[in-house]
Amino acid sequence: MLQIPSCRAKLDLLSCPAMQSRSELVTAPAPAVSDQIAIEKLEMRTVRLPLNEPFETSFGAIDSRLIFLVRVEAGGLSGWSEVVAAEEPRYSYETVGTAWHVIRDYLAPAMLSAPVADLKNLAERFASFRGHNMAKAGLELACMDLCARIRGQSVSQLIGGVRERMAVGVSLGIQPSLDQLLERVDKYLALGYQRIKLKIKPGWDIDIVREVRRRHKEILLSVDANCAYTLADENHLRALDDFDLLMIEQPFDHDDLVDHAKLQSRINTPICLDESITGVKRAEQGLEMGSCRIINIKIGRVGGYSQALAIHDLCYSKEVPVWCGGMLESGIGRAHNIALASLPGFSLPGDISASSRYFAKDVIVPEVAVAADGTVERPKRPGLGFEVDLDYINYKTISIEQVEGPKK
Ligand code: OSB
Ligand code: MG
Repeated sequence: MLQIPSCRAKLDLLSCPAMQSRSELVTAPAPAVSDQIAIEKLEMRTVRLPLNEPFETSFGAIDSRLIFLVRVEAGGLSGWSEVVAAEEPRYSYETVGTAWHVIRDYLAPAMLSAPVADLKNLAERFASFRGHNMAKAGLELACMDLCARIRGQSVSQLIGGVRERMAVGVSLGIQPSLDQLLERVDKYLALGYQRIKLKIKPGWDIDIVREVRRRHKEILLSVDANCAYTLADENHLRALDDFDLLMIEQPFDHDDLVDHAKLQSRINTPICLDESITGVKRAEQGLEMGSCRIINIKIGRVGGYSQALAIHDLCYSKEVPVWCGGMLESGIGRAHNIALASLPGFSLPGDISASSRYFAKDVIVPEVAVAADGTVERPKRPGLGFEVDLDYINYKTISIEQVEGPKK
């Protein structure tokens, strides 16, 4: 089912050594969070980090990120995570504000009501609350970091990660001019990034893709429309078939599968779904309908590790490549992305860039670094494997609130 354009022939999609453990992984039971962790307290906070340069997509531009951090505590240890929701409901209906409300009033009380046995147990407690995947993921991720620290393992080890180095790419926002875009492309290729993703929208698509491809015949190149087109644009989008793209990400509506299936049957370039895949059920349906040939997994969008692992395993069993998407996270969210991307099915470069690509200073030490060969390393230390820079986070904190468990 997978068509491999020549530009990515050099990418060994499904035959990396890590793939050999595949059958074990697919049949392995879901990883346990721990043998019963009684979480005592949850803390939510926001910090604002200015972006080094504005980031523009088809749904708008931002010049800073309001980062939503979660910390859970048990037995003197902390687990950290990031709720990846944006300030405005554009990529998703969730926002920092809705996630704060849903965590404080529903999810945190459910998590704190009884000790957490495993990931499944936690996901079940959240299941009766509809939607709000990014809020749910925030708590799942923090629990997994805590559990990993309790066990003295890395989060990557805890979820069954196998890769020591993960291939990464960069997502380049819409630029004021073609020259500025070409300059960015050169810069990130020189830094070693293995794949360039161009954000596109009507009026900033075919011509810029043609120019980038003309200058860089061999690179892995993809585009991401963030829902900017409709099926009426079919002929226009088919022109992208000329540029040997790795994929076209989410051309149509955020919850569409039907029109994507129609387009996929009429173009050669693989479609990758991002916004439309909100859980394993949607992934199953999308693959069954032929809506895409590649899936972008974002832990926040799908509601945490429980769903991300299920989507990974499903795609692995069907030989559908997946890759790890990004949400312009701080180092804490990015560290979770690195752990996720160490799973064997993540055979395409992720949107996991160096901290310095986003922020002047990140909230973790050391910062995320991309090596000259375009990879990031799997950290070896327990939990997320990076130290959380609490002094810097405290200095930057805008709002903070704690939720405590029921008194014993
Ligand atoms: O669609 O993948 C996306 C950023 C914010 C919201 C949606 C998307 C993105 C990116 C940036 O493409 C990925 C990153 O570098 O974090
Ligand atoms: Mg996307």
